[in-house]
Amino acid sequence: MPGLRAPSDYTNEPSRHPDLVVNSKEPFNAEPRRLHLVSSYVTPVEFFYKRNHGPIPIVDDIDRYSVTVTGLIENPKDLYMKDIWKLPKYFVTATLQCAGNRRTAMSKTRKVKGVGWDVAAIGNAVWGGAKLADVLELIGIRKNSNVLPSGGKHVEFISIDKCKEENGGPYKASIPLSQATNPEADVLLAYEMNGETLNRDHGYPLRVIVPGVIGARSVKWLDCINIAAEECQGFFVQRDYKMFPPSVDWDNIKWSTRRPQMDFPVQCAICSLADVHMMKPGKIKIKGYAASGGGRGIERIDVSVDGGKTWFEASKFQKPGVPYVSDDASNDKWAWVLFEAEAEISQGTDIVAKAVDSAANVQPENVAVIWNLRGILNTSWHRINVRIGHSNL
Ligand SMILES: Nc1nc2c(c(=O)[nH]1)N[C@H]1C(S)=C(S)[C@@H](COP(=O)(O)O)O[C@H]1N2
Ligand SMILES: [Mo]
Repeated sequence: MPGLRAPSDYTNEPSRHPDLVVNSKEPFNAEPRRLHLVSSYVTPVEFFYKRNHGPIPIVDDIDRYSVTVTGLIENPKDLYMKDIWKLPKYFVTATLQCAGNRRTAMSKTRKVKGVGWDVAAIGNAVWGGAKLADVLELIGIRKNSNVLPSGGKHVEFISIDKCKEENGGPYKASIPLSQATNPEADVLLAYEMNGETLNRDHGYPLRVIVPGVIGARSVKWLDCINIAAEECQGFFVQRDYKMFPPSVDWDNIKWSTRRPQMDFPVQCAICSLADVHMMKPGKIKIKGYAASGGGRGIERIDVSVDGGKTWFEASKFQKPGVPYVSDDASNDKWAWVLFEAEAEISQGTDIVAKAVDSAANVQPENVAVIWNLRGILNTSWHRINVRIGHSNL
């Protein structure tokens, strides 16, 4: 690929903020500290989690960089950045969440395979770029198409990074054509993050953003868009990022029996407290985030300071100071909601939070009932053990 190149080792990695918690160095996987995560509605780029499967690609010459659109279309085309920049520019505030968020907690019930994450493999950014629906129109695909006369039904995104799981091949994923060509789905080819040029860690020069869907489908360092009859056959779609029941383990897994995970389920986590929180008796501030998939809003965040026996509702907001009402037209529909509550604590207890989305989906109480061998989608109630003693903050 002219202009963009994928190193095969880790000698050319970008610099990163020293305060990130590094879960794996090569490939680089890191998340911010809990408190940093909820100190702003829009996550600063340097504190946005970084999830990679190989070394970070390098742009040598942005003028020569192009995305090849090919597959089941009449006229394959190379699109250069100048072609993408010419299209109407949209800003979409969207939360990206890795399906492996909160995996470390799931692995405590029973061993799982994958990079460990605390609760911060999630972030909310303002992505700037062209709508994929507009890009596809450039090559003759109409808006809101479900299937093309050629049989094209899926849009595959192929990167250039060298991933171990693909035997050195690139990361790839696909979404249905109907979602890709629906302007309301807000799927972007993004070249900006929070008003700045996208940086290398997050996909420079161009990445896909699929709002409301697990992060794994938002392919970074886009090289090729392939219109296909079938969904992507790559490792990360067919043999990873699928949700299996607790009865399936490595000796009896049949990958083809499950569909690739797309929408993420309703989630919330407390970020102002460590899992074991030491304090003196008195007031405690409970702050965190809640998010759901598919553009569903957050109806409620229930908080308990007696281990889940009784509950009260936390206050929630997107824009600071503006109360949030689920599914209101003025909301950022693809973005998380931050929440806050206060309580008086006099003795050791468990503080628990659970969110309810606009479809009344609720987080499951226990992690054991959603345990799966890859440790994805841990959305169980987030539980903090509070002990009375000297503060550890
Ligand atoms: N090319 C490429 N795209 C990728 C990945 C990757 O390793 N390579 N990781 C995916 C996963 S699993 C997630 S959760 C998000 C993370 O995006 P971020 O690093 O910008 O937070 O990117 C996705 N896109
Ligand atoms: Mo991910």
